Formats: sequence, structure tokens, C-alpha cells
Amino acid sequence: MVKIGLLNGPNLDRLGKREPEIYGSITLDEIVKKLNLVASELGCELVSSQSNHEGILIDKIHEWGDTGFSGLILNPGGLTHTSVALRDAVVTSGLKTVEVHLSNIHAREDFRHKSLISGIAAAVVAGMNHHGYVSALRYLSEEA
Ligand code: DHK
Repeated sequence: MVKIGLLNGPNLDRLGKREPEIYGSITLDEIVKKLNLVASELGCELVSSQSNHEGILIDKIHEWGDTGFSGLILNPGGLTHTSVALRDAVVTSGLKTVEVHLSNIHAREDFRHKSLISGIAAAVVAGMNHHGYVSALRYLSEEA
């Protein structure tokens, strides 16, 4: 069975109450529940994790890369725009990765336009709110 990791970075645990006009009003728990339903329809296994700490995210990517996962759905939050270390971890893991953003980062502040992850991701989804995670899962379930 294809195993896919869902990894959310800093502040994504605040979904639902965090700037809902930008990030939507659905919580991360609700997103994960929806994704688990889709995963079981697709016949793949989804494992989810969230952390506000860069090193913990990196450790999780290493772990998933070493334990038979084939795909990664990654929303690095603000680390998208700053973290060379997270980018290096994704490359090292060998996981086929889809970068997801709830908001359209290209329509926001200039500092959000640059992603250090996009250049090494298989695909990027931005601005589709929680639907972006579902699209990423559908893609990886067939392509990872
Ligand atoms: C989430 C964040 O936390 C921001 O720092 C990014 C991203 C955008 C999102 O749209 O999901 O800039």
C-alpha cells in the first residue's frame, strides 16, 4: 500500500482561528479527517504530523524517507520562505513531494513570493485552501 506523509509546519495548528479570511475557517483536525476519508477511498495510507519546530519537521522527513513512505504533502508554513535545511531534508529523503499552501502566496506580500521548496518539489498547489491537500493526495496516490 502506498504510504503518504502529510506534514504541516509552524502555525498551521492554529487553522480555524488564524486569519480565517486568508487561511479559511476549517481546522487542521478537520482537514486531516477529510484526507483520511479520501485516502481510504484511494486505497492508500496517510500519516499526519504538525510541528512548530524546524528540527522536528526535518526529523520527521528523515524518518518517513527511511521507513517506506513514497510521497510527502508538505505545507512548511513560514519556513517555506526561509529554510534551506528543510529543503535539504526533502531532497535527502527522496520522497516525491507536493508543496501545498492554503493561500495564494503569489498574490500576497513580496516576501511570500519566494519558496525555497518549489524548486525541488514535484508539484506546487497554492490558493485552493484545504482542497489543495486533497488534490496533492490524489496526485501522489497515483504517481508516488
Ligand atoms: C502558510 C503560512 O503559515 C505562511 O507563512 C505562508 C502558508 C503561506 C499557506 O498559505 O498555507 O506564507
